[in-house]
Amino acid sequence: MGTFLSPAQIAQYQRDGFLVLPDFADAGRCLELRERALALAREHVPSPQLATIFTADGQALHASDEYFLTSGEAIRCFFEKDAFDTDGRLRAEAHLCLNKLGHAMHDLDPVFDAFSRTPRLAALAGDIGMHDALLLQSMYIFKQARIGGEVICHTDHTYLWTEPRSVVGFWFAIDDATTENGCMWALPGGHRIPVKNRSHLNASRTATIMDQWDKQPYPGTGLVALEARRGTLVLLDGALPHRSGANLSDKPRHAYTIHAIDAEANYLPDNWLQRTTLPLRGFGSC
Ligand SMILES: O=C(O)CCC(=O)C(=O)O
Repeated sequence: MGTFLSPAQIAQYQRDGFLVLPDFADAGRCLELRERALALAREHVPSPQLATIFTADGQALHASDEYFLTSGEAIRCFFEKDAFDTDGRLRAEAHLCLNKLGHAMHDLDPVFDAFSRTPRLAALAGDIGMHDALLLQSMYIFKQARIGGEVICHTDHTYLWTEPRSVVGFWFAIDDATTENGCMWALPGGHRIPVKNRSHLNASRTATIMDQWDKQPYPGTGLVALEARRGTLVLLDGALPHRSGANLSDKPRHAYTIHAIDAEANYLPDNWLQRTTLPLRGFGSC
């Protein structure tokens, strides 16, 4: 496996807890993924009566839903909260009201699989210290024009806990992301703040609960905007506080994100995402 990052980039990732790599993915391949995501959305969208509303400002709010808890080995659609009018009717065609697709497109769809597994991604994972990276979950986030909700400040380790900590986010801008359409924000060096909470399954495995051992929220100031052109890859340390704003603009902000863990770390059996039938695979194509 070759190396992709320079020593200076690796040092920057270690210092800041994130690294922005413009033009990492080919723009044409991003557009192909975009088209595929919209096709999957049309194919998999549930009727609004069965809809799980994904409230983007609190993942735990939809976590009692079996549709969500079993989505780790499926392709499922989650609606935006603001997709519905006051009478509970969808404001637009159903597939244009989605918050995201999740959470196994990388294993179940050939276009997503090919986008998610390349020698360059494998080299990158090695460069940042992952010994045996496994792709755990994928999310295609639509952040639709005008209704795309905010994602509150969180760390990915909170939701995908391993011992020792190993989760890394690989976030791709599929559309240009700006402060107007809800780009990502991250706290430089924030990965050195001890993680404050952990979400995990309850005893009956029917919902998630949040253990909160530090009541102080993550700092609300000091985060920097990660504006990103289509094709940019942002690497995010699992302990890094990050968020994204609501999209109040008329431009969608599609993004694709993969969360990978290290096979050498212990993945806890009460994490919400459990894979019982689909084996986890790495960044290599087989
Ligand atoms: O794309 C977004 O708005 C949020 C993504 C995120 O929080 C993540 O990938 O961990």
